[in-house]
This record gives sequence, structure tokens and C-alpha cells, in this order.
Amino acid sequence: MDFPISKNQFVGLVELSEVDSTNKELLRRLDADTPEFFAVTADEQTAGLGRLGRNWVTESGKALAVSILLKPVSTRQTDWITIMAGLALGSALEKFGVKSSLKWPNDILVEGKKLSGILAELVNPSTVVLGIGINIKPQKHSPDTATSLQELGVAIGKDQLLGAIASELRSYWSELLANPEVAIARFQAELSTRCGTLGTKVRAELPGGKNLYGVAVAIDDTGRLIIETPEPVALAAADVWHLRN
Ligand code: BT5
Repeated sequence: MDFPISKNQFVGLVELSEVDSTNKELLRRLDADTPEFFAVTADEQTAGLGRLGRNWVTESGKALAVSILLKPVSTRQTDWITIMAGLALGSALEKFGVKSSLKWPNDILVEGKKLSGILAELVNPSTVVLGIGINIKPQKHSPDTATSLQELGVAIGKDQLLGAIASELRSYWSELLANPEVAIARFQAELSTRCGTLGTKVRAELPGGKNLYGVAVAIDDTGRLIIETPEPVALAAADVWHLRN
């Protein structure tokens, strides 16, 4: 289904100049009546969140930070939210001529550097806060591994970007709601072109700190990364580094 490229695709959009974290702010505003696709953005995050309590840099006017409420009805949908968001973002960026690559599970890379990160937080089985950060301009405190649209020579306004994300997310999410099994099979096929992790030698750091080395060969139908070490191991959560093949 096609959705108009417009930030009106959000069902209520709160636009703030400064907040600790848009994910946290959405949680504070959440009640039983908050509609799906309610969203919060901010020009600056003073305590932006990455995974595992890590920091996400969002300096004033330099990046897009948006959090969106999703209401999955089955774990099949919940399992796929992060990867689906990565595919939708890749597709939105492509509309502006940006060729990106998804690093499993939540990074959008361009030329090997991180343009965008995704943080999906499960509040309860039917409530997920999906946070997306995209660098628009270089930032003083972001790591050397970061890039931004400006550094890539791409001039996109925040509203344009937000509109494209809203429209692509609606489209991917409506697919996943309508028929999860069909959508997941399609996402798996799309991953073979959009996911730079597949076919790559990786080091995967597991949540306990253990490292695994192997070739990433597939993403299974629950979104886990399969690496051959050489015996296949399925990873539900890890930090992955792409190594030279
Ligand atoms: C992420 O975590 O990549 C998830 C980022 C999600 C941010 C959004 S912004 C809207 C919403 N509200 C929030 O509070 N958060 C979400 P992770 O994979 O753990 O990566 C975090 C790591 O990325 C950090 O430890 C840094 O090394 C690096 N990093 C921090 N800020 C960055 C930036 N602006 N650009 C690129 N890399 C960054």
C-alpha cells in the first residue's frame, strides 16, 4: 500500500526543541488511549539512548530524533520491528538518492559509517516505542564512526525526512500487520539486497561479552542472525562488527 510522503502520516506529532530522550518522553505521555503512530521528535536530546544503556548523540538542530508508538498484535510482529524499521529507513533514504546498508540488527551505514540507529523498546506485548536517530549534520560529540547526510553531500530538511520515514514505516508496518508470514518472507528477500551483514565475516559480541567469529549466512524467520562458526549459531542479540572478507 502507498502512503503519502508527509509527516501527517503520524497520528499526532509532538515536536519539542529539547528533551532528555524522545523514547522516554513518549513513554511519559503514553496512556491506554494513545494511538498507534503517535510520535515525538526533538531538535536536541540531552540523554539520547542507544541499546544497553549506551548514549546516542543528538545535538541541537543537527539530527532527527523521533519515537513512534507501535501496537503489535503478535510476537511475530514484535520480533521484526527493529529490522522492519531498518528496511523502511533504507527505502526512505533511497528516495533521496542515499544508498545505505543495514548492519544487523539496528544500524544504518553509508560507506561503512553509521548514519542512523534504531532502538525499539518493548513496553508490554502490545506496546513498542520505536526510536530512530538520523544524523543530518556533523556533530561535535558523535564518534569517528558516525556520518551525516551533509557529509554525504545530501541536503534534506528534517520535515522531508520525517515525512518519508512516516510514509515508509506505515507501508512496511501495514504489511506486517495484514499478513505477518507473507511480510516476513518478503522482508527476508529484501534483506538479501539491503543487509550488508549477510555474506560477511563478522565478530559478534554477545551480551555477556563473549566473542564469536564466523560468516553471517542468513537472518531466520524470527529475525535472528545465523553465523557459521563453522557450525551455525543463531543470535537474537549481539553487537556485530563486519570484518574484511
Ligand atoms: C543505537 O544504539 O544505535 C540506537 C540509537 C537510537 C537513537 C534514537 S533517537 C530517537 C530515540 N530516542 C532515544 O533516546 N533513542 C532513540 P547502539 O547500537 O547501542 O549504538 C550506540 C552507539 O552508537 C554509541 O555507543 C556510539 O558509539 C554510537 N553513536 C552515538 N551517537 C551517535 C550518532 N549520533 N551517530 C552515530 N553513532 C553514534
